Amino acid sequence: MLKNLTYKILEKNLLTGTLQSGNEISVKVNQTLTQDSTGTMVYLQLEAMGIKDIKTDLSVAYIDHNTLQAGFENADDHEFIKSAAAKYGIIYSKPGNGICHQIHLERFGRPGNILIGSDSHTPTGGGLGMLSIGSGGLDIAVSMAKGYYYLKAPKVLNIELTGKLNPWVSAKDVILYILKNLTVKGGVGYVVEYSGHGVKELSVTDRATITNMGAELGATTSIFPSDKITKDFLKKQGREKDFIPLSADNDAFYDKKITINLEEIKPMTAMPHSPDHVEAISHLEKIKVDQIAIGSCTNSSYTDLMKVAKILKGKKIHKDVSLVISPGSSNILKMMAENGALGHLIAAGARILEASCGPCIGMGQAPKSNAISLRTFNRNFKGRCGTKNAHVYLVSPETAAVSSITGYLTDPSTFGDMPIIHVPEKFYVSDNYFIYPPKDRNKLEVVMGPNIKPFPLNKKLLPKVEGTILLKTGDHITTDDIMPSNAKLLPFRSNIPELSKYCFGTLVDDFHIRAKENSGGFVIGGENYGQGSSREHAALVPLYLGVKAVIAKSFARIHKTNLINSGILPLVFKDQDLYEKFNEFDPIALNDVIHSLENHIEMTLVNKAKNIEAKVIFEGSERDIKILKYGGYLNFAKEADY
Ligand code: MIC
Ligand code: SF4
Repeated sequence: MLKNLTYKILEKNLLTGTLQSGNEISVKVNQTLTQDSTGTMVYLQLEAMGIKDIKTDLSVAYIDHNTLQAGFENADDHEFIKSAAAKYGIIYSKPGNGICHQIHLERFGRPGNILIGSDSHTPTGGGLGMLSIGSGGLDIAVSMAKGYYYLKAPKVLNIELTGKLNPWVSAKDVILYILKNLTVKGGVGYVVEYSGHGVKELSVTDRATITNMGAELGATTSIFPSDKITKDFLKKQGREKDFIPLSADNDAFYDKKITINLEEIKPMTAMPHSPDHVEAISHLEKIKVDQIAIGSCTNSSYTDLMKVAKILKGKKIHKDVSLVISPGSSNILKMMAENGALGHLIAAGARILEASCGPCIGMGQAPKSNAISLRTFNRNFKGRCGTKNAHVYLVSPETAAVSSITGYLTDPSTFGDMPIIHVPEKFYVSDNYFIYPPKDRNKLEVVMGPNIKPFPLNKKLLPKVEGTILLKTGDHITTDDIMPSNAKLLPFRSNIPELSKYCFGTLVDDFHIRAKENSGGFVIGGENYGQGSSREHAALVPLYLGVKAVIAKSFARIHKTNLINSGILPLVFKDQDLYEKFNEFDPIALNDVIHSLENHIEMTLVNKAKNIEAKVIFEGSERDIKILKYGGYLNFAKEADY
């Protein structure tokens, strides 16, 4: 059969299973990446596995999220990760080097490789023709320890791009346009594979902007072919030897096909509070802006920031606007310092932050009350910016730069000639922020400061599971809702007991009290429960608080795996209308859990207060069922020697 690009890469790396969508398969992992906010758990788990060496070709531990260091906690985490990286043979990227996905693209990404990362935006690597999948931390620990990764063979959605982008329209507008059409659920179960003449209009970093936000579509990942443009990018990075050409066969099989004419796309924005709440800026009324933030793994490439510098050169930021810029990598910052662009930004009145995630994960720059904030980032969930009543609009770097001058959300195409950016023949490349693991690692020990607490372990699954409904949520609950992240909480990513006090903090203040008073219990969720970040804290904290099952209308992929790995049952209502019949504080029971799992049959959920029954279903593989029965992956790995 004629193969698409995704299946070509999967086939090359296939270890077990039959390559057919829906089947469980395992693949050899070439590379892994971690970042610090999920990384502490990954390295604690790796320690618990008691291995000597990692099995991947290359693994990198980045420090880019928790960089404020307002207390000792962040620095403790960094030291712990640094020591674990040295012990296991992992490259360590120091804070200040930049955002994991941008650096990985520049320095390590390889077309045709499989990369698994403990961050939901790992698909950024798809811009280079690499199959790059975001996953929970435990999956990354297993990928490093064992060299394999289990996944459900995906369906493949082909998006054919035709035509040329209009002036002032860029990759961010393309992915926002796709989100408007497909929504945050549109990619669930799919890898999104791009093809067509329009692909040739996009640089590697443009492509990476698009694959990065494929995470917001709910897709397993997104990927572009590896072509002349890829080769040129790698050459500029001094890595031409890493290039291989890769594309789908002509007339390859796809589960679904869409064509998008790039000419139809206008400058777009995702309005509060969802990345798919998209509109063309020209269709909106005048909106006055208080804050603008440029950066994040979506839009902090050299070209993105140079465009901003060109637009701002000789101009002044509007008096009511705070413009803040966080570059994607130290190399980009250095190049802009030397070519004068940084000077233009400062002269215009921009605030320059270090190369890190920064405001994207609420590490500082929380806007004022009720503010309108434009951000070139990828998520605008309520409260994620650090200010609950702020309104975040997602935009392109061009829109952000022009709006910072006008003070209003402005369609940049009304602003005269578009700046053209030439990327130099050679990109500045330095190794000074990397620490390579030493050759002799036998005697190395990991360093655990007082902020590093053990992670919780679950118990074996019981045949009958009962308790109280602690919380009922609506649709599209994000992992930012389940386990919020901000400057106050990020330092506690390796301290589950402390984090647990803020569980479901965007919805209720007392979830941890409810859980304690009822000795744990259940959560009822709506559609797409657990979308967004890969943080397994959104499963580990509920596990710590005694949550036994989440019963929802549907789940987001990474969070569902995190629940299984933590030994929490993710179940879906067979008849979704029955969601209405289960309310907070109702006592409920699942009577036939193990028998139903083993026989792949529906379970009966009984509402003891209302005397109502609902059928609920577990959708997962044999391996998932074993993991649940053992009470989570770590118990399973220990006892089942998997
Ligand atoms: C995010 O963008 O939400 C994060 C912070 O990068 C997360 C990881 C985390 O929660 O630590 C992600 O996307 O996976
Ligand atoms: Fe960092 Fe934001 Fe990218 Fe997450 S989305 S990796 S917080 S820059």
